[in-house]
Amino acid sequence: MRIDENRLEDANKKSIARHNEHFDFLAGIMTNDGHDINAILQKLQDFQVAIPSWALGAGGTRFGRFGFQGEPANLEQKIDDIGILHKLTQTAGAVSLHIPWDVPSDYDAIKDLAKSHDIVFDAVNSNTFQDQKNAKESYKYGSLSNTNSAVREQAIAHNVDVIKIGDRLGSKSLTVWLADGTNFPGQGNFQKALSHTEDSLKEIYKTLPNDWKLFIEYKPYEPNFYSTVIQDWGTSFMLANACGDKAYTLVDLGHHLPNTNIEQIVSTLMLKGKLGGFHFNDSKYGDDDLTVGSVKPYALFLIFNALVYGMENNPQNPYPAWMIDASHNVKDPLEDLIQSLEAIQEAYAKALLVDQKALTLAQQNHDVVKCQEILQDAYRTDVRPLLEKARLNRNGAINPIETYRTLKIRENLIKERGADSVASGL
Ligand code: PSV
Ligand code: MN
Ligand code: MN
Repeated sequence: MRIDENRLEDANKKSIARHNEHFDFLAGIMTNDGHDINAILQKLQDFQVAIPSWALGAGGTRFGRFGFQGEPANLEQKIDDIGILHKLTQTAGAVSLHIPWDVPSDYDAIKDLAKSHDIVFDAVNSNTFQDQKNAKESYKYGSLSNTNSAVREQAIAHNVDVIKIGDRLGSKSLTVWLADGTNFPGQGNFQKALSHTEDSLKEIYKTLPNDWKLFIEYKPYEPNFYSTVIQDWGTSFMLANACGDKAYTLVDLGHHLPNTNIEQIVSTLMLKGKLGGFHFNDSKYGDDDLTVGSVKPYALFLIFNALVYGMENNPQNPYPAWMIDASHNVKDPLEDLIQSLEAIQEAYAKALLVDQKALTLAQQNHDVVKCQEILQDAYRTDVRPLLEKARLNRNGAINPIETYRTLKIRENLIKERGADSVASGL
């Protein structure tokens, strides 16, 4: 289904007076404070986040999965769902495919469909953490790191295939996340596992088209609980350097041990020009994949502050590829994604409000109190009217969640797809 323009406009009409009042108030304060509102709005409007093709249905845990009615049953429907998100929020203009879960059957048709929703194909993700039907070798004891060369070769070949698939769609990057690791001390040899991984990644890297990037994701634990081969940013950074200029580290917010200073990691990677991709989510304990900003919004703001600084001061770092990597167990996935998109924009907008000049001065003067005041002044600003304006400027919804409900989108999806439809690939 597609959102009817007139109905969207009608919904906006109901909120426009309130929006104008709030926006004018904020704009007045911001202008007095010396901010260029139009420049900030333009940055917000340009900020697009990819939606992963696996996040549009209910996720579930190992204790069960509670489906959500009207889930997209194929890639076409998944792209339609992202179209809905993008229409409302105007910030979800990309999709990130997981292969082989979402291999297109008709490339031209899928490209046309995505284009009709103003959606581009972002990074493609390989999958060497599951055994596929009829696969010759098993990934039970690892893929790119496996002690058995036949397994490594199969995993390398899969990644090469994923690049080819992505290339046909216009993707420009491959994300490699490995489940490789060990569950028990002594199960494997750390040095051999790392060396095999490096060699395998180099083989994949060799086949990367010139204008492509390789993103290497890290994660400290899970599904293996004793060790993970690419456990932290340092390991990923080392591997990226070993591969070459087109290889980068990918930071996923949930892939850190509790209390890790992620903003510092971001800063270091950008200084070295190696932050390639970024996965948004939130967590309380580990890789919880919760709605962005739902648990630690201030941490998200501090991370965005580091990202904004990097985007403005580190030309050596490419513009990062943004993606939401979340899972939905109890909420409507589309509503959850709308909330995540809003939280991302909010943290970004607040980071754009940080008075960088004043902060630098306060840092030079060792005025620690002032430094904190500057950051928190930006953080405490209610930027929601700015986000509303950015969406309006692109013909999106003033209030995406409210509009989603007013237009009865889930109900319509259920009517169209049936109550029992289960998201493909799960
Ligand atoms: C597993 O932890 C994971 O969530 C990684 O973050 C990947 O990006 C994603 O799955 C898709 O492979
Ligand atoms: Mn991830
Ligand atoms: Mn993850």
